Amino acid sequence: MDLHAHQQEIVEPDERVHFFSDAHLDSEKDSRTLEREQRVIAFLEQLRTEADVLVILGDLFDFYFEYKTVLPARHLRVMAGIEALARSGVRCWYVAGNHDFWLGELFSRTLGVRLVPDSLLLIRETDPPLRVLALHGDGLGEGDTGYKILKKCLRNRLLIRLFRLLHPDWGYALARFTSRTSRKYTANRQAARVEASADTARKLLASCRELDTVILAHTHQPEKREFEHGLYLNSGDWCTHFSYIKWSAAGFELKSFDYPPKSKTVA
Ligand SMILES: [Mn+2]
Repeated sequence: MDLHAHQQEIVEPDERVHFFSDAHLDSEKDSRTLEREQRVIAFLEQLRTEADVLVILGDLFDFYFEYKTVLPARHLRVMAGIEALARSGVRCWYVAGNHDFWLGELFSRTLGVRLVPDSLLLIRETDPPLRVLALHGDGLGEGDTGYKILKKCLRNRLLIRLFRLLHPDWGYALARFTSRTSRKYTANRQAARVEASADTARKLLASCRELDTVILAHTHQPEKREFEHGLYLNSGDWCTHFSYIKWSAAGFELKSFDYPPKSKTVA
């Protein structure tokens, strides 16, 4: 694996980096969605003083489709939270997940977030430097051919261009349908998925010895595992765990965010 092929973020030795993912906002039409949204917003507010870098590791939104001039009103408050965080000086990255890979230029420009379609390499400038590869982690490993084909289709440029011709109300109705199909497709193999992700991380660490740590998301299971050739973490989710990863000079901590704000270490 060529590490230079990834987009990079240089982290100063004493800087604090936070990772979270998989809130799947708007996946339910009840008060739980509102409550989860409130928590995300409270978390983003807390990060203004507690983070130097934020990496959203995909699937913050259950679906997102970008038009050239239209941002989705239903995500206004969370988007405003991200924008305020970025404006306060925190470097914000958004690594696309399998539910929100249609994020684009308008979102990025308006919110001040840098988008990464696949994976982000973070390099902490200590001596020796520490290298962390962060990716959402869908469609990795062997098997899952059906999903890999679906993923290719959903990321197809022509399809995206055709989709953009639809009125946003229709587009969102369709996107909602796709998101539901995609979830149905992946819902029934949780335990196998957790192990497959850990295995993917282990192989990545073994095949690329310059890497110290691999961070994945997507399984919704917060994890911290030490392998022979490095550390694997999973950022978990904001559906049930409200988990996040803090990477500082002290190392990696897997935490959960209580609402109202109060953090505790879970591993
Ligand atoms: Mn996912």
